[in-house]
Amino acid sequence: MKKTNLSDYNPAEVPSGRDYRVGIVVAEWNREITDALAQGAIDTLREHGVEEENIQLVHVPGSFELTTGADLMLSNDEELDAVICIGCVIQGDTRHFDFICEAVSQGVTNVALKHEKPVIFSVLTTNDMQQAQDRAGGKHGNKGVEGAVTALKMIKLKKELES
Ligand code: DLZ
Repeated sequence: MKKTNLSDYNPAEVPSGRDYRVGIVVAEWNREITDALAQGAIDTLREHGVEEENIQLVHVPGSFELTTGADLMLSNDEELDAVICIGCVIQGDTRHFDFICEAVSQGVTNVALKHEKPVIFSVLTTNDMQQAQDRAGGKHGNKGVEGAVTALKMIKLKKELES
């Protein structure tokens, strides 16, 4: 099946998050977009049973800081089951875009492996603001929703493998 909408998923296939604790770290750059992504993630976690008090939200200045934020959250709360990293990096005239995208994608992997917990990459990397809006509640859905669904599935996988 060709996926055209990031939020296209079958709710029946998403595990209940009733006993899960999830961190969300949100970049302040392109805040209009990252706030919409964060809201999509929170709404989706709540829809699938995660209690409000079990969702921990923090902000970092930019996407480059997302992995440090995730690392700090996991180091300071052993009961967190996963962290969703939310950011939006928009291509500019310089190579800054490449360095940030490279650092955050590699960093997310490193933090996940260090803590042996799911750390989810909900970072838009777009050519322009329109592409970001299309993926933050626009015609291509909301990447925050996708991040929440991924977090729930990965937490369940970890718990199954450990039991
Ligand atoms: C500096 C910068 C630039 C140019 N663009 C973005 C962006 O599109 N999205 C984003 O999340 N952050 C950007 N930043 C900020 C960096 O992520 C970081 O916060 C600074 O380089 C300080 O480390």
